[in-house]
Amino acid sequence: MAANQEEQEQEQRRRLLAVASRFPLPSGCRFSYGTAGFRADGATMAPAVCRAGILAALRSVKLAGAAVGIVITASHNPFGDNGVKIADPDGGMMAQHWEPFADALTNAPDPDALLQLVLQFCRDEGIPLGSQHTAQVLLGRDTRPTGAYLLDAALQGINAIVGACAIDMGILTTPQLHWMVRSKNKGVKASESDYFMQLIGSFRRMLELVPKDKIGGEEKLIVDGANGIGGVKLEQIKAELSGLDINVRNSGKEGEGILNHMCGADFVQKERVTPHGFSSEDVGVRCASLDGDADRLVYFRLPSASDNRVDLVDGDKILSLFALFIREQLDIVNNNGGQANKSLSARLGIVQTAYANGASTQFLKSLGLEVAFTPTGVKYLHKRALDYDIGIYFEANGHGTVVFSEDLISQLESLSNELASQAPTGSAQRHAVMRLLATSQLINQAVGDALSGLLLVEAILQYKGWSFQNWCELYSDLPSRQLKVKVKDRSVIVTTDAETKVSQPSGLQELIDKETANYTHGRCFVRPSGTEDVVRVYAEASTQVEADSLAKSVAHHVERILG
Ligand code: NG1
Ligand code: ZN
Repeated sequence: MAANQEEQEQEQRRRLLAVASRFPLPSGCRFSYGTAGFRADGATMAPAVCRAGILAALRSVKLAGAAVGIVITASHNPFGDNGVKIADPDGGMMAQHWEPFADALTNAPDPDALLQLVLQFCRDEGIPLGSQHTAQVLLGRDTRPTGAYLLDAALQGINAIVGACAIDMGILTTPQLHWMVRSKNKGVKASESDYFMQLIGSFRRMLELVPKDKIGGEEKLIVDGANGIGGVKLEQIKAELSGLDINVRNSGKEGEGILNHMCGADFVQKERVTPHGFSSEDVGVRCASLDGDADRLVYFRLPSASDNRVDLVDGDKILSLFALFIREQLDIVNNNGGQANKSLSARLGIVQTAYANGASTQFLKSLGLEVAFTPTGVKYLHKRALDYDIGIYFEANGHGTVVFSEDLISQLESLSNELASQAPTGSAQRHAVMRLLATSQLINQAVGDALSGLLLVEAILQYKGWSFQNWCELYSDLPSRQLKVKVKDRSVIVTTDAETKVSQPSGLQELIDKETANYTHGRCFVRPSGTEDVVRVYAEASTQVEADSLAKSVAHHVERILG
């Protein structure tokens, strides 16, 4: 072994031991890389975040120095919590087969155990640790009070890997950081102003393609920013969004309120009431709500001044609007009143989880669309959506996006060029092609993005000349109820069939089936949460009273069997 290489390997060991002793794991502390990375009380997170820094740098070394991302946020959770998750070079979630190592690394009890784990893992994965290599990690964080302190822990973790370079991208929404990682690895411009320019430019193109007879709809929109980073960013770009009059509430400014407290997409979707900062003066106005890190989006409207209950448009209905629009554009391209001489072969697919309202699935299937199901968690949905030329996925809670295959984008680009020479015959077709291309630019294809999703919703409503009411009426949600059950050990529950059936403990599924059979349109499933220490129970039925009662009786069975 060359002397230089040996020195570097020694330096590598020294750095890992040093950083691990600076961030000891408190005894009794256990972290698990769940549905959304590591999450806990922000004050206890430094050891986990430092180790996530090591992990991200190793991931970049493994992938020949491609940029990897780290986001420090606890999303819709209370402001005292914090969390960390890793973005892979394509901007998606870290590959699942690294999660067991993420857990082992984070729970390594002492510096020597950590060093041995890293060395063994690098041998197994063929990671050239300590020799000539590069690694780059982009970091972003949200507005939480523990953010700066945890960012420092992450930087120390990254710098513990020889040759790794950390780039602090600042205070960002989660999807901005994912977008930057993806863009950087594609070799295109990846700064925050590039992100804003892409959103503003493609939104403008979408509005330019609105048929003249549709112009002049409901332009006013109130956005609940959850007192998080999404509100701050929206304030920065709203002046440039012509054709839309946005008023931001819970914008994160001093004195407006607390992050995610009585506001935000999670609050509105679960409680179905207006967030803090809204009043009877807002009756009838179209409103949207982001979560604390702006990767979830829901819409709502206050129908009456007599109470604060809202009409909710959740992720399922946002998905339905996107599916309807994209399907319509594909039909125009391929039919165009029978005159089409060029056609596109595009497989359009929808991906949902068991939490999707049954009425939405029925609606999508009635459009003749293919609907696939995956377990809960964006990592599963996103991966499945990539199987299609255009894959649309959403969770009911408002997290989702649209992904386009590279092949389809090149087909669209060449079709657009060909049709340009055939105007006016090809113009309807060409406009549809241009709308699809603008959609692929407007939507953040790395991950669910409340800001880009909101602009796509607004562009589609204007294109269709639809009011909020038209959108609500796409279908009526089946009444549903979600409950949480505290049990001794939630991992005792094992599920199959995209979490719709319980395989263990034995006998529980039979009890769920028996209860469900008592209700018309009854549907019920239970699963252990990936982010909270609870078992979740979900029930749907034809009335709210029945959905409540089904959820309650199944929750009793879970409590009785698991204690
Ligand atoms: P868990 O706690 O695994 O149910 C929740 C959400 C997920 C996802 C993650 C990540 C529900 C029922 N579950 O996961 O959809 O968003 O948090 O934040 O909403
Ligand atoms: Zn979030």
